[in-house]
Amino acid sequence: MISCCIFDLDGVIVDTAKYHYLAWVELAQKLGFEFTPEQGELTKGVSRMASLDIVLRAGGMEDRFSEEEKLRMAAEKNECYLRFISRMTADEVLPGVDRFLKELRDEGIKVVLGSASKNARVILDRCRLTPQFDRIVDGTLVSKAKPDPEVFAKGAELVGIAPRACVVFEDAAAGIEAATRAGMRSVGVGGSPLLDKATLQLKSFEGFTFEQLLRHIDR
Ligand code: B16
Ligand code: MG
Repeated sequence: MISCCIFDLDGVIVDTAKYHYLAWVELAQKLGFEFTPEQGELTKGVSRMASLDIVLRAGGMEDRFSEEEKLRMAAEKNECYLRFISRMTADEVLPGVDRFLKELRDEGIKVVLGSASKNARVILDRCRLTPQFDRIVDGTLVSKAKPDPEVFAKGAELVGIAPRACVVFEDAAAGIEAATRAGMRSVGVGGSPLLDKATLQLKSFEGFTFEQLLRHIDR
């Protein structure tokens, strides 16, 4: 039985990875090095400070800065990122997502957000998706990053549903591992070969229905 669906944000509901990447590129440029799209891939699903370490390592600067300087750089990157996401609109919600969320609510399924981002609420507001969620668990509420199961375990706890009745939708391998460690089934979204540990894989939500989810997962 499925009673709750938990959604990652970046890469599942919206494609904010491109804005994270552009903001990191701006920081790297200020520091005088290039940050490539391939290096940007490594920051997906990773916390802000861990992403900064990836960027600094790409520029060979991992040991150059104090903790205080690193916090300042992360804040600077976030200001740049906020400039991008403050212009987002509902048109940026990935195809089929809005309809699928509505279908889940009509079926009486709890809908929860489980994201590492501290900016999740701004993004959901800009995309007019906030009312679609029963609970929002974001980077301001959890201390342990995926693949730790904390973010999903907390989401399930807040809506009072047992992990075995939850399904997690994720685009990152660390998120699929977090779901498994939380005792939940998972759907890998986006078609990356790195998601082969997910219970089910899905290219996009376009044409995907709750009935199909039940058919593939609830056996
Ligand atoms: P922020 P998700 C993650 O979101 C992003 O994939 C990752 O690139 C980002 O570093 C992280 O959020 C923290 O974001 O700087 O906004 O707090 O995929 O867990 O929804
Ligand atoms: Mg993600």
